[in-house]
Amino acid sequence: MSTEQYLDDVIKRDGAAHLTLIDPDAGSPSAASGIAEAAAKAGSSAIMVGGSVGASGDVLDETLRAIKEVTDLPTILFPASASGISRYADSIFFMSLLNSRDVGYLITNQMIGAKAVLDYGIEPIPMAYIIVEPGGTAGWVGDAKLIPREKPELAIAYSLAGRFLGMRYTYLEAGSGASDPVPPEMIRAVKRAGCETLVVGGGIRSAQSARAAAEAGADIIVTGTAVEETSEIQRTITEFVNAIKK
Ligand code: 1GP
Repeated sequence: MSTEQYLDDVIKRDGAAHLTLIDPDAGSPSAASGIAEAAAKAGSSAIMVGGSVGASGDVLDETLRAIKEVTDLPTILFPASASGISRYADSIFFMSLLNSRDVGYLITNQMIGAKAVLDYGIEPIPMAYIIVEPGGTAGWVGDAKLIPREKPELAIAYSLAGRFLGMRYTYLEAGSGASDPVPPEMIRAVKRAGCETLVVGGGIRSAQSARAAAEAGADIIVTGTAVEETSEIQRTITEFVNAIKK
């Protein structure tokens, strides 16, 4: 089964899916395998692998191999550029940063990486990636014209544009470690405007904010920092997973 079909099934069954984000640059491959094992036990639906800086080459490959040794959960690349592709992943969020000022993040990196995705047999999931204030490192690296938090209409317009370009997923990103997650009002507005599969991440540190995002209409909740910072990984992920079930 494709990762996209699998996630659709989880969303239909549970109301929303939780993805655990592992940044290869933030820890060792063995730390990544510990997180992935705990994520699988806690009921997270898939493992996203990527980061804004340094998530490439050997460290990316070794991280994916370490994850694959401990779980059968799908692995999804979350690349910052064409260098964030690994043959060891199952699938990739094949995304364009729609509110970037830099053509490199809109289409050039995608053009550079497309042949590798094809040759490695990685499943591409087309995604409109939209960065909202405060935006964090992803916003800075991606030279994003950040969506103001009180302007949901701009997020709607980008999401619609992505959908009309054939992107089935929209990702509203506040930036890893953001002080505040994407506002629920913005999530609600984008979902109501007809977004097919809505992913939300950045700054979700508590079960309450995960639940607020899911109740507002997020289909997929991503957490990275909250899992990196805790010593009780399985318990923390279990709380997120339970909080978003409808
Ligand atoms: C970052 O949205 C993801 O791209 C996850 O953010 O690290 O804040 O959970 P956090």
